Amino acid sequence: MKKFALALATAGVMLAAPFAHADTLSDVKARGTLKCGVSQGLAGFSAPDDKGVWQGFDVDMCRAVAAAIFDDPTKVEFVKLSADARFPALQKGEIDVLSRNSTWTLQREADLGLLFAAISYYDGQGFMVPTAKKVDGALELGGSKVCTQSGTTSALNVKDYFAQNKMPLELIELPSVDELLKAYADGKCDVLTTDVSQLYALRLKLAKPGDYVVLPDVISKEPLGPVVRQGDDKWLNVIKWSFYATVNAEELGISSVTLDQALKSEKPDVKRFVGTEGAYGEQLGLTKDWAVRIVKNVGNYGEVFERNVGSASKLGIPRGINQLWSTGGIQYAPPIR
Ligand SMILES: N[C@@H](CCC(=O)N[C@@H](CS)C(=O)NCC(=O)O)C(=O)O
Repeated sequence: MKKFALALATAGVMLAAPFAHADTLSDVKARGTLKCGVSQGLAGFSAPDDKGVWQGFDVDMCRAVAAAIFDDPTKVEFVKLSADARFPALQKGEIDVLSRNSTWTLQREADLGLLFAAISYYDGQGFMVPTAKKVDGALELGGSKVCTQSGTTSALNVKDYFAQNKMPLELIELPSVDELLKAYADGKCDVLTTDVSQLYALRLKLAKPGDYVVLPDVISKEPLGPVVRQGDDKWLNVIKWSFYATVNAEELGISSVTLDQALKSEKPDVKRFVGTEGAYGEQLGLTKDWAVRIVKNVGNYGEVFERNVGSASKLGIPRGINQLWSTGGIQYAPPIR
């Protein structure tokens, strides 16, 4: 009996072990850097600049987390991952967080044992075609050779869309963005499909971007956001609230430019944000000024968007539904209180 109880207790400890020991925040603090999984090079989202420094919207989401933890946005090790490699890398613990234009789906949470922390970018799938093809809409694409990247929702959606509209499809799936672009530039396919934001980024990489057009049709919902492993709620909260701090900052009118004024503000919600009231940072396992660190080092959501993919960038993507809920979009952050 005693032996049986001991065996049960040991089994219990063994079962609970992976979860009990999952404390990514402590691991990251001890290591002194955040390991962030990003795409292999997608202008505006995650790509090294000419000095080899990673830049982009997804990159900044990781820099915001490093700013909150270390007050230093450079304390990030970027790990570039293909679509096929990204979830296994997270599952195996090779990265602490995945910030790689990844779509939130049920299967990726329930089957892969992961959790999406938030929706940082509301996207949808579209098509790019050579202007010379004189195509006006997606319903004219029946019988086309379509290129996309393997291991993506893009490959699944395009099959659904063509089947549903009874259009024949020849789908060519490439394992990397370079192979995808090469196949497209070499004319192995007439159509390239992925999330619309990525079409804008990929078009810039083609020899003559003006020779290609992104069609107006959007065939799916692609809510993109940062992903973590299940079983570490504390870490999930750090990622989630670091992102929501950028959105709350914009809602409160706090930017990297107005931060000094915010620090002196008597408004209760601004005081909670900057940490002159309450202990919200400490509750996350961070410091009182965690959100100030994010805005100071990275900016608010609007600044991050415009700088990397919006009007101040080469991509020039309109803010669209990624505007705040208060200005006609659907970006909405739960309150800090
Ligand atoms: N959002 C979709 C698509 C993500 C995706 O990987 N898209 C390709 C389209 S080009 C990409 O970003 N490739 C960049 C890379 O592999 O580095 C998903 O989560 O499955």
